[in-house]
Amino acid sequence: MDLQKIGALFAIEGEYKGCEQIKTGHINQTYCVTYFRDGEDKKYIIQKVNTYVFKRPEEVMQNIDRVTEHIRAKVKEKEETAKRNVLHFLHTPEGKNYAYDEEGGFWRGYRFIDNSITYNLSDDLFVMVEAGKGFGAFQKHLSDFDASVLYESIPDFHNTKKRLERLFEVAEKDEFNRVKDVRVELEYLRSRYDLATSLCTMLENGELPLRVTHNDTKCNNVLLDVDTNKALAVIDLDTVMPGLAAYDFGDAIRFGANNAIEDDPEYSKVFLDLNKYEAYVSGFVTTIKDSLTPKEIETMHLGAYVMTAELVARFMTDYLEGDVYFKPAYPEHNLVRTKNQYWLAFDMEKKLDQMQSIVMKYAK
Ligand code: ADP
Ligand code: GN1
Ligand code: MG
Repeated sequence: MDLQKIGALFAIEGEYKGCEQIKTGHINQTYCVTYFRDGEDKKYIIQKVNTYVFKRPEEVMQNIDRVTEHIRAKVKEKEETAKRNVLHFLHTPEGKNYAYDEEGGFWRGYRFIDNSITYNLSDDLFVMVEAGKGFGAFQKHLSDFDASVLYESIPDFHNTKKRLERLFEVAEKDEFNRVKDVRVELEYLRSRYDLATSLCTMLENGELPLRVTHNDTKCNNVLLDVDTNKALAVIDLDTVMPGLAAYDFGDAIRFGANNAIEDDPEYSKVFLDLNKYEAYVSGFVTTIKDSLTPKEIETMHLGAYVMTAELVARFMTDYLEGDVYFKPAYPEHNLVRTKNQYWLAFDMEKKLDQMQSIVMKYAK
């Protein structure tokens, strides 16, 4: 991929020095490019957006533009380090925050936030506290944002009912003869349908309010300061849409409080680490508790279970469909992801009461 050509679409100035691919994400293709200008290296993130996943990428960029402008206005008022607290997108000479390459590929770019770091897995509880504060602040900044101006970048993204129903259909077809590999996990999901869809049901019944949420709160989507590990900015904004506070809480726990990384094939290492859980709660719940309803607080812990069960379903669906959505690094990757998340859901189920008490403790 000629990243220099893409840089030219955004009229990045300076001498192109090279690029490095960042392989943490499962959906887009991400590169860090370096240019030499005014006697120093300047870095940018350049991404090719996955248009199989994001069918209307221009709408995604409009969402991101509005959300980042809203946050920028807030952090400018309060913080000296505003430049490092929100993403700054590159614009083409025509003023667009995206560009198409010659083959129709959809690209965007933004400034690299210097001296920042992300963690896939960390044993440092402070990292969990700060990730919680980062995502909590993000949700708080958007609490007065008009959700009606946002496009739904992926319809029914966290509609767990639809996710499960789709899985059951795909399993029925079993096009690749793979159901035999996931019998236990599939049966498990069938038997836990009510628990896995509990938040969906409460939303349908009007018991929980919709908010503007991030919806993909893996801890590698929050940048921390490399020296202090303090939260800087929330990134990966493609799925910012109306959602439940519990989704953002839950997905962060699913990823960050798993004792193992989400695709670790050593399943005996997969369990919910309650210390990491509590650390995240202390950052996230403490930051947003004043804006939550009693019902949201009482059901927040369910988000962790629901998001994990949803990912069992999503990874399994993709495995059964021949790996069309989540980039696999090896043929059985989505099977391993499915089983890993299944063991996590299984463990969380036993800990639900403890999980709820911890949230209640910090919501006081
Ligand atoms: P993906 O869709 O591939 O997950 P992300 O936008 O999350 O893409 O970026 C992948 C990684 O690149 C992040 O986890 C982070 O380490 C790094 N990164 C992304 N944006 C920035 C930025 N503006 N400044 C510094 N690092 C970044
Ligand atoms: C994808 O893009 P990335 O890697 O941050 C996915 C999330 C899943 C996650 C599982 C748009 O996130 O929903 O929870 O993988 N993003 C999309 O690791 O589907
Ligand atoms: Mg990411």
